Amino acid sequence: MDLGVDIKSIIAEIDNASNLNELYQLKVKYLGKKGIISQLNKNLKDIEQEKRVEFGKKIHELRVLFEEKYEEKENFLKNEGRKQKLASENIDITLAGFPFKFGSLHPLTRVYNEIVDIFTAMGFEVATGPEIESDFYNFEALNIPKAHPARDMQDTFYITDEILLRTHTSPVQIRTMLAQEPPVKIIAPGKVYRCDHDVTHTPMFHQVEGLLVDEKVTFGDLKGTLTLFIKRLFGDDVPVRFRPSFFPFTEPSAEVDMGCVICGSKGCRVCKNTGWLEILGCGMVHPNVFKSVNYDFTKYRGFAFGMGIERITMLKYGINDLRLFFENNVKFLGQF
Ligand code: 2NL
Repeated sequence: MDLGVDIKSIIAEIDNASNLNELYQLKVKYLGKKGIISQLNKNLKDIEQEKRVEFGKKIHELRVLFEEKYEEKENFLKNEGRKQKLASENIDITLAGFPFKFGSLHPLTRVYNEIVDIFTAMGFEVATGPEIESDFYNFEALNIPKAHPARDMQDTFYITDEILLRTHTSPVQIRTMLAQEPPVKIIAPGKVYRCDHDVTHTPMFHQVEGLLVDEKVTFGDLKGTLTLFIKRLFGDDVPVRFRPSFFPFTEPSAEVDMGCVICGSKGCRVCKNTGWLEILGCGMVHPNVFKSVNYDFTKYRGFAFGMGIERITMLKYGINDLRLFFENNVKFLGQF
């Protein structure tokens, strides 16, 4: 009894399938809805009774044989594919990984932190306040009268006649003194604003001011404190000198120089061949300032100082262009 199909040629077809797609086409050809084996099953009903059982058995045997050969070939092709894939994906697990990019602190932030650390180690506390200020806190209380050149529209960003962007952090100290009695021992770091923009000035820059008020505070305390500060920041060997100067809010006033760290005091372009660099201004708090915060100026003395963080950072790191601080070029920022 013959099914009318050549088993050997079916097996050969499966053997010859060179990929999974070709193999799948054979499944469609033999086992699909209109496939050859399915067709044989449909023809069963036309076969005479006695032969039908035997015929059905043979179809079943053919089907089992096909499925067996099919699965065998399918496993082989899948395995072959895997082997090829592994051979082509040649991963060298000993290669170095991609490096992580680390962030870094802005040089101004580093110096800001360093200055704050030095003064807090001496017992100063950090005070902060608003950047939008009133004329009173920024000027009036600091003995800067209405006609003073510092109030000029050219230097100050006015919002209204009375409201402005602070031009220094002194208003923080005024607010602190109005809020508490001496002793006061604070530094006020932060952003300040001046209507000035060229190669050496930016409309926003950073300042640290300091204030110490108590009974019996002397100019000697001021000299000792600031000399120690400069030596902590630039090294014990740096020479320091105090020169008489003028500020409306201090009397007497001084400017502080240190030996030029760029040329080692030999004289260069940065120190204009003087061997000295000015790094801060200071003085004894003016009695008029004490009057405006209702401190008894016969009982209390104070010293105050102020410095620009940009300038100190340029000197500390040998940065020759102020604009680098504000461009945020990561190649520049990553160097610190
Ligand atoms: C400078 C000079 C200075 C002050 C700031 C101050 C604050 C109060 C009272 C008295 Cl509340 N003085 N501040 C004093 C002397 C100098 O800054 O060259 N800054 C960049």
